[in-house]
Amino acid sequence: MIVATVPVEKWAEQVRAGDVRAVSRAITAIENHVPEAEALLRLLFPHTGQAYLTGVTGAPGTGKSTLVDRLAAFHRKNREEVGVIAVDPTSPYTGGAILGDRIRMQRHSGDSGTFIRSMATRGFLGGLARATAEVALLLDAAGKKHVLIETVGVGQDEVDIVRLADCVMVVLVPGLGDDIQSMKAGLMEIGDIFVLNKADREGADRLEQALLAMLSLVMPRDGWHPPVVRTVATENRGIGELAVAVGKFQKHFEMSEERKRKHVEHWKNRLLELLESRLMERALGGAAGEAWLAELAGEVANRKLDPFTAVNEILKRSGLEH
Ligand SMILES: Nc1nc2c(ncn2[C@@H]2O[C@H](COP(=O)(O)OP(=O)(O)OP(=O)(O)O)[C@@H](O)[C@H]2O)c(=O)[nH]1
Ligand SMILES: [Mg+2]
Repeated sequence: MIVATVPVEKWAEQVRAGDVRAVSRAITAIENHVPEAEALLRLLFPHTGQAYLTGVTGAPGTGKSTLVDRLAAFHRKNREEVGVIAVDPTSPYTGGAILGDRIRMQRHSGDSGTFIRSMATRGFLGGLARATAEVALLLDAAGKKHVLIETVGVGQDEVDIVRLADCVMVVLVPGLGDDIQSMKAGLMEIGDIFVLNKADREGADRLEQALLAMLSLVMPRDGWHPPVVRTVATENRGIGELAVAVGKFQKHFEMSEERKRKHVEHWKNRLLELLESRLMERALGGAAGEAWLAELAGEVANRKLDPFTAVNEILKRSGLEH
């Protein structure tokens, strides 16, 4: 696959200028884990750290995409640039597809200030969380002030993705079994803001009360009590309030030690991941390595070789151990 049609320095410049095609090509490169992506991100990294990352998570169909769409429009009204990363949405962003069918704009077509990209959850080299984190960096470098990451809050992958965000919105709706206890405990823990969407529906009051009761039991983190914001995303109701809540959260944690700790923790994990993949590459490198690994695994399975000797052999052959 050819991803780079221009030198990487030029490509980085184009990304920084917000060139949609350059950004799109870069995302493809990141997804496919091609070496150019790394060279590009290395050049772009000093220009990141400006974007505010908001994770939007919740059960399927709770209205995450609609909310993200409305929030994006809200920021655009303030002339702030928005990047959207939709991780495996079961209901994709519809509307005029631009630049290939995986980049879709909904009500933002023709608006170069909003960039929306869907990423499939499966088949990622090096993990979805890695790819999402790198795409977020890219959008940051491209000058997107707000990066909204939509993900269905289910698996470990999603939890890892959400951990990347500066602020996490958990979206709930009435009628999905109002018993909050049945909700994923994990979701309650990661929520900085709870969005009670579809507030036009029967049972909104009950859900809000149950949610507030539950939240009153949760210890505030650094003095932050997660608020509950009611929205009707389809009617654009409560979106301003939601943006205000995010702003408050951002202000609250701007200077906090917890935020710094979170960033250090994040980069520590990323460095470990990078190191792991580098070491794996060095140890096994390429298709021959894979074949050799399979061969050794066969021998271990047949009890011809013990796993410890097998690993030592790999290390020795790769020069990582003498
Ligand atoms: N009544 C009502 N319907 C809503 C509201 N928000 C979204 N919907 C509808 O709920 C359905 C699902 O909305 P999406 O925005 O696709 O939900 P999602 O959480 O992104 O869904 P997945 O990505 O599939 O998990 C759509 O038919 C929306 O029109 C709301 O506030 N009230
Ligand atoms: Mg969606």
